[in-house]
Amino acid sequence: MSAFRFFITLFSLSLLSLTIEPQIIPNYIHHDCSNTSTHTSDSAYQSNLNSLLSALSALSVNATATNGFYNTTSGESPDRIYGLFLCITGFSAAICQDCVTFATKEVIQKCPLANEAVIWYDPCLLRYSNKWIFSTLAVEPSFYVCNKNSTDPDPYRINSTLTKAMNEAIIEAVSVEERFATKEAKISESKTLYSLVQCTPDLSSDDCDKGLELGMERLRNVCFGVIGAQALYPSFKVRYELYQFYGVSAPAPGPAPGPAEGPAPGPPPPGSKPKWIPIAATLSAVLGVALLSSFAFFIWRKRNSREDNKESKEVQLLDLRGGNFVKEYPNNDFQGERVEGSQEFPSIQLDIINAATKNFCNENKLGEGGFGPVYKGTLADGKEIAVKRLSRTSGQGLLEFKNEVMLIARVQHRNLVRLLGCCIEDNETLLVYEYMPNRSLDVFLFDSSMSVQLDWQRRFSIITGIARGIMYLHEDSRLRIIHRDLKTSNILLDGEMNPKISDFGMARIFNVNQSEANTNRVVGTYGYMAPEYAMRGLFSVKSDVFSFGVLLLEIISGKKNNGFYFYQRCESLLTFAWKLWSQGQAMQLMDPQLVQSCVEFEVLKCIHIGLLCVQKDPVDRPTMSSVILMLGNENLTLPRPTEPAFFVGRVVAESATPSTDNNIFSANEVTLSDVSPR
Ligand code: ACK
Repeated sequence: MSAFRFFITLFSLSLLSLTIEPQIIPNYIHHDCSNTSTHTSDSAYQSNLNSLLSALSALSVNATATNGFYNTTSGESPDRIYGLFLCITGFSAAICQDCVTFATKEVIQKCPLANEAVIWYDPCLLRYSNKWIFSTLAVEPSFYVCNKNSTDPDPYRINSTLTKAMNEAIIEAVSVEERFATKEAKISESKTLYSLVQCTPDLSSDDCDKGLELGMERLRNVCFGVIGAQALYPSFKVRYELYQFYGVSAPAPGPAPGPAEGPAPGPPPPGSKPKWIPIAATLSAVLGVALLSSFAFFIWRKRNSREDNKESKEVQLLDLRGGNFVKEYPNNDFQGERVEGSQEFPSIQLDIINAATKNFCNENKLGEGGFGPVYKGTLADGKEIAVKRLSRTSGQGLLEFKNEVMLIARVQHRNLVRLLGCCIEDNETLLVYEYMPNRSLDVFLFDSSMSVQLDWQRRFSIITGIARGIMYLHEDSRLRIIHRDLKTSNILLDGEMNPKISDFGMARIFNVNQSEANTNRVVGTYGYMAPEYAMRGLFSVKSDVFSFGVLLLEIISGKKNNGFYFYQRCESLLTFAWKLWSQGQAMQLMDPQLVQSCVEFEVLKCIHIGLLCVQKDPVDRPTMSSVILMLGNENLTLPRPTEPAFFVGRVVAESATPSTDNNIFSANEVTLSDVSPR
């Protein structure tokens, strides 16, 4: 947009605002309309909707008497419509009333002819549906707001204060009729954290608890390290800020609370409704807006040019075949070191790789990876490398190759395999990694002659290392990365048997404020896949947590989840582990090789954590930072898991006797095709 057009628009808007009757407009946050509309503007449903909205608007006058909440219906089946509003406690009765009235008008504009809708403002939410919505926990649609100006250099410290404050608030909210609570907690001398939780008062205490816990958990993931955030749901809300955003008096919205006390770095808290607004105030507001907007415009321009720069770097990375990718390093400069903190890493000449791998001779082949064979190589200076060679017939491979380069070039951690460079020359597409002499965990774990080398101490340290690597991907790197293919064959072991996560071909980068994504192409390995991912294509940090849980149970038991002997009519390693754990016999899951070296309480704790990670509902799975905390802490009381998810085919054990490997494999094969992605 040109500067001229921008100012003309601004000027027109300013003039327009002078012609509109000045009024207090509630701060709009978001709305969601169902896209399955079956009615028309002259239908009975629409007329019922109009009556419902008028009724809700009228009822908002008395909202104080009903904890800021009201629900009602309009019309008869099949055109009956259910509606409700909830005012956020702490806002004055007048503001609540204004908000609801405004919402009833705006929802019609924003969601014309929608069967269902929800609209959120700071002081209230309004919702209607053609289905029963009362006294029912609704977790969809949801909306998250992370106040990115409010981050903290030490997110873990904030996280623990936040968790404590929110937990206290939730406990209080579910125990009172209003289903509302606020909590304040000191973060430092000058900083206080203000938190608020609220459910619609028609929810049971259990449902309210479930919802608020879920909201809190999701906010922690979506807005990690951010101190100002809110999660909005149709029947509850969770919010925390570094300023007092709720009214001073709680819980019931009383008559016009005064301004918030204490320092308020954010927007001012809600106060009472002014009875008049002079024209002069409107004029000065318009002028103020004009000035602010000009300022915002210049900031926007500046930021945009920065974004453009960033984007062009990304394009360069993706355009590998274009030849304009990464800095070329002369042969003798290649030290196998990436430039720290940079997105550039060496491009290695093909003749060096040819020499190192003896022209990719068969003896040097380590195995077949996701997108082609992997070869061992030795550079002229004796340094060992592993070279992934993109299979020439693999169309998908190029995509995965690009993905891997883009991702792994940006992350660095002792538990992630290190990419040393790449080569795109003469029809060859190659990735060069540090060589892992002990190859993959898979090789050790499931071979009884090799697994003796993995005593308990070693296994525990491998578990912790993998957990740290995943936590880094999810929470600590500059990006939020979902690996999507965590399994024992993607865990490589270095000379000291330290684990390194490899194979980023399937990984995805999430935005900081993104919690889950959907794909039509489910990739990954059955047996490690979370049910919501395998069946609905939904992936998130929690689908990686699920795979980690499977890995954990495999490391302890030395048994494969998808090749499992169905002992005791159990469908998988997961259900077998659950059965033993719930019968108080969890130690029986342990690989017999570990009898000499095991530390019983550590084994039990790991099984417990493994079971938590493979819970059916992603919300019930811990985050990787919680896993790390649980692994390293002896005195924590862990939540009780429920029966884990099992979706890799409903294999029915024909007899109580263990099947042979072959039988199991074919049984799994048949059922796997039943859970093909959408
Ligand atoms: O289990 P493996 O011996 O270890 O067989 C697989 C094979 O290549 C296909 O992925 C091995 N591999 C992959 N990357 C490396 C590496 N950086 N160092 C050593 N071996 C590797 C893996």
